Amino acid sequence: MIWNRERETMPRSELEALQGELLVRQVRRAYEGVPLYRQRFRDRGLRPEHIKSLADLRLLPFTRKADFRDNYPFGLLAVPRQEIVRIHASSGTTGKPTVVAYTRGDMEVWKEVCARNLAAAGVTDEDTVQISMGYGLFTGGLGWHYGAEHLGATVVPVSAGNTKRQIMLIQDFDVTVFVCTPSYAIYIAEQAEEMGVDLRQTKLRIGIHGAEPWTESMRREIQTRLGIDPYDTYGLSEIIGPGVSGECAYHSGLHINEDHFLVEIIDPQTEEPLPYGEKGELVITPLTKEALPLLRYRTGDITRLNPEPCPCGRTLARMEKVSGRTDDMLIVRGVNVFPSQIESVLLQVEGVQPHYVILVDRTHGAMDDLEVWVEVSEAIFADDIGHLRGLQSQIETEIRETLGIHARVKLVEPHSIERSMGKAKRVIDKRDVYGTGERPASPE
Ligand code: DLL
Repeated sequence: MIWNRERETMPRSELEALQGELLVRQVRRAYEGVPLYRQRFRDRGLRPEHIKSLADLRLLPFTRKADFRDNYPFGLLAVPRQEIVRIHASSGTTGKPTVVAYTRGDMEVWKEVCARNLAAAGVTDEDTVQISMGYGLFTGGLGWHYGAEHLGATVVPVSAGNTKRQIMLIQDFDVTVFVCTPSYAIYIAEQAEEMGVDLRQTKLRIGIHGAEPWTESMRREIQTRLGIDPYDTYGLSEIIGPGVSGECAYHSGLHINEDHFLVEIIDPQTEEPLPYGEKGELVITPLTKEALPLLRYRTGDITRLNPEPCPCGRTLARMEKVSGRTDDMLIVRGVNVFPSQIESVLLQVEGVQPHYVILVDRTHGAMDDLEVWVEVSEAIFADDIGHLRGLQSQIETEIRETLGIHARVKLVEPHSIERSMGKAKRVIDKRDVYGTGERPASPE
């Protein structure tokens, strides 16, 4: 079903005219409300009135994740705190999270775009939607929650975790739509099989996934083991959360809600815009956000755009499944992890050397395993085993407190981690999340 036929099937010329008008308004909002943008405009000799149409987009400065860190927690907000009705957060690149905020108007847009994605996947007001994404500060749980309610579906707000209960509720409440990360969907399938429950025999029919990269082979696995049609959805906290784009029944790319999110693809090195069809970094300018009117936000996600109309009737451009990152961000059990966050934890621990390796794998079925190998000093290494164990659990606790997930820490001998002449290879990700077929060797 098409939730907002007028907007989702608009001729592209009309859509572009609308985007141009919204961009002009948004630039003013950013300039007037956010000191960082006033400064950046001044540095470039740019005035808001120089931006007259979409063609002027490339005159605008970029925004990066580091700008959130430098303006933590509320420095990028364009409205007084009184107008903020919701705060969420995701991982920052070091110790502090990336904080995002919503006005009442932003909440209206958010539920609208999430409802569109759900409707595109075939969800209706007759469905029962179990939301098994985190509700905490993560945007996934509450974003889908409001979208599904707006659509008129029945929401079961379970959040992530407690897998046995998830399986029981799917059966007992006749759940038809399951919202979770793709890796959690596979994990649930495994657990159900172990419990002797055949989820294919339940009423489940649609899976709404996303928040992490996944491959076509994972899609097939979810389809066969859960007996559902899995849909890819994409979004990020800085822009809104879920609701930026999602697949329709044709599964041939993710329709971007372009009346709210203006997209470009750039070459991450030269920062020059690339034509439709070329692969590069996705850059998004939200067109209606009030609390956080970001300009040209560098997502770090690699994809390409297709503006051709889709057989489903939507004219909204499609982005290809995300195929990589421009930086070293990992997504582990649905949580964004920057190696620099782990490094900043290690640097605060006495006796630990700045030499470490982060290993990610899926050794126990579909669940991600995170292991950090850390070199200790000669003095510490010669210490008794009790002291070493204490240090190990101290680092594990601090990583959990900073990242919100568990990592197994292994202390290793001085000089045992290979030194690099160039950029150190800190991360060994054996999961092949983007389906490139590369499985790097372990450091052993
Ligand atoms: O993951 C928002 C979201 C929630 C999207 C639920 C979809 C469903 P963050 O925690 O800020 O927000 O993480 C955003 O996750 O820049 C991508 O690198 C990655 N990501 C999100 N969706 C996908 C996807 C939410 N479908 C970061 N495929 C983004 C690949 C994805 N990567």
